[in-house]
Amino acid sequence: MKAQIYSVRTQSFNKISLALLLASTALIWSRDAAAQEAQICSTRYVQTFGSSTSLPQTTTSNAAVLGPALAASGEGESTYPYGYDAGTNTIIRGAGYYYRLTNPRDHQSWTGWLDATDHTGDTGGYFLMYDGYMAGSVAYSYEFSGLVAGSSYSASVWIANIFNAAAEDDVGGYAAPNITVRIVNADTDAVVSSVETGNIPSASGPVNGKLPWTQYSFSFQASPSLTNARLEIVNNTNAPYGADFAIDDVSIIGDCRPAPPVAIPAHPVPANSPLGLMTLATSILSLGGWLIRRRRS
Ligand SMILES: [Ca+2]
Repeated sequence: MKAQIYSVRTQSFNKISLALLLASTALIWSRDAAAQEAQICSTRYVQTFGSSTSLPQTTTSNAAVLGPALAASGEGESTYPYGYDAGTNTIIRGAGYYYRLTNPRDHQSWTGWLDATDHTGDTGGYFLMYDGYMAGSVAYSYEFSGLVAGSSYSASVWIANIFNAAAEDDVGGYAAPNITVRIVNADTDAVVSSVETGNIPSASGPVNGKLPWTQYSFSFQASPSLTNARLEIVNNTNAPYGADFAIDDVSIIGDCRPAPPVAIPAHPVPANSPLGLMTLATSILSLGGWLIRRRRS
């Protein structure tokens, strides 16, 4: 009798232990899978440069039309100084400056620049505008880290020539913008991947009210030696006049494909043993999670 009680207790203990082991295995799998999936999908940077509905709605050519300079962190950086003089509260005009605007025509009432809006489409949506200067100058950069080796990423930016080809004072003496968009290894500065715009032609008017935006995009793959990267938008023109362009909707998106199922061990174990049940449960949970994530992706 005593032996039977011991036996029942032992069996109950074994069942409880097995249930706890299975539960903990499921928790560990769930935690690890969630962490892995979160890590793979962690890179998602989309920069619209914001918007404002309180700006003057007429061409005023004063500093009130300017949005703020790029924030100290989170919005990227520029080697160009911001074209604003806080002392006199005026726009600084000239080659080598950048501006956050909703319309190039707001910068000055010169018809040589298009009267057109941003790419995002927000009311009062901002873009960054550059008075291009010096070949090789980095107009915009954004650094990001934590890339997952083996995962794919796509980089994209919309760029427009802001010149108005129909303007009477567009005498053809202005250089077309010519830009490189590239990803560099932030640890070594080596170029990983890039796309060239070539000479971007000017348009004779807005396109549905917007600047004549063109998307430039490419993909790249992270590796053990590429876990920190930097997106750079580089001006390729030395001309003193022209090379005036705008950028908008910069994005870097990680490939969020689900991880493959956990491999079943090569050496089978008895299915009715605790280890066999754990292995079977882990495999079923892993495969089920993978199928659910595939269905969602
Ligand atoms: Ca925008």
